[in-house]
Amino acid sequence: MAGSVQAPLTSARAAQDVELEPIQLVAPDGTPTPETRYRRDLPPETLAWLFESMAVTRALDVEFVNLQRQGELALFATCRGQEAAQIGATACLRKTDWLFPQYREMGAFLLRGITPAQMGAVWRGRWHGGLGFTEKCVAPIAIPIGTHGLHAVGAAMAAQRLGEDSITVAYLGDGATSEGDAHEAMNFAAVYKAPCVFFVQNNQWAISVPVSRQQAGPSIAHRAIGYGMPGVRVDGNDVLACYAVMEEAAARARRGDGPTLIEAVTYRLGPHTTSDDPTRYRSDDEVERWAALDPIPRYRKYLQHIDVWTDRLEHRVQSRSARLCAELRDAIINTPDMDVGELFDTVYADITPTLQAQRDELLAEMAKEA
Ligand SMILES: Cc1ncc(C[n+]2csc(CCOP(=O)(O)OP(=O)(O)O)c2C)c(N)n1
Ligand SMILES: [Mg+2]
Repeated sequence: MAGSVQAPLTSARAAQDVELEPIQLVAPDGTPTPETRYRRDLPPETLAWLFESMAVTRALDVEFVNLQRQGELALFATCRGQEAAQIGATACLRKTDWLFPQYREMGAFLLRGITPAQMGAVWRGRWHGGLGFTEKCVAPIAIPIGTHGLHAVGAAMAAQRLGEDSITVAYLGDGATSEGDAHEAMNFAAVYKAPCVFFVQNNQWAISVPVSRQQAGPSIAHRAIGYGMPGVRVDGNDVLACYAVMEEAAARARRGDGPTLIEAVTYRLGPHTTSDDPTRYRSDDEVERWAALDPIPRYRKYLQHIDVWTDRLEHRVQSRSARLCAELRDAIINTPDMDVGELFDTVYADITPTLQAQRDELLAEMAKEA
């Protein structure tokens, strides 16, 4: 009996040194920090690629918001301010590692080669939105908060049983960690040493609920102690720090040592979605404080500091951003909407009477509007 309680206590103790101070490799002024436990000496082309990916994500994000404001999209969830977290945490993974996004992870989609047209189809609400993601080892977005944590753990356990060396990543929000699903996912993952990383983007808000209402403990990362896995807090606005801690967590999962809970401390600079008015629940002062920590100018200063910054990189960012934004705009505006009737055709080999009735009702409704 003593032995059976001893084992989890030991692994929990190993995880007990969760630091409250987030890991940071690049200071807000763009200079390297004294941190020596993680490497920042990536090859110059990788360093430049990280910048390019962050800046192109930002440009696409702006284009999405514009398209929504122009009435082309009903809704969009911006990731402005969270580019370092998403790019850093995804860039160090293998293309065969499975990503389980929430809904705000455009940086991760970009890195996986999900096209602007594919991303646009999701927010345009086309019936095939999300199709094709799985070909890139990306699960469709999960609007029901926290559910995809379980999918990520299930997929990780499947990979484990099949003897594959791929890992899975669940991208959760701070609010998502309060869901029962997130608890079940983390507990299962820790108990079964599933090769899964929980990457929580703590962007300080879950719509209008501040992160202070998501836990009474010292931090989200500290919950890892209770599950018996390592917990790491990282500066989510520092792309190199996010890269480094995810690289370490991915290696741990891949060698069979189980999951890690990473809390990337960041900020949602924009509204929750284009339907939200954040001035109703947060102060301009707060937003300005975080805007000064914007991950993109910070990293640009760092690249300048280490002499990796070039005008060519700037031009490359501009031309790729322009090309992808044009692709997005074209896909949203000029591609005819799919026949919504097809939505029902692909559910079962033979349509059920209930679905047929729903299909008829929808088509009749739409015919009235046309
Ligand atoms: C199960 C469930 N409950 C409530 C909602 C409504 N909802 C949509 S987004 C959201 C907040 C999520 O916050 P967080 O996990 O921090 O992610 P963020 O939007 O900040 O990226 C809520 C409550 C939902 N989609 N699903
Ligand atoms: Mg949040």
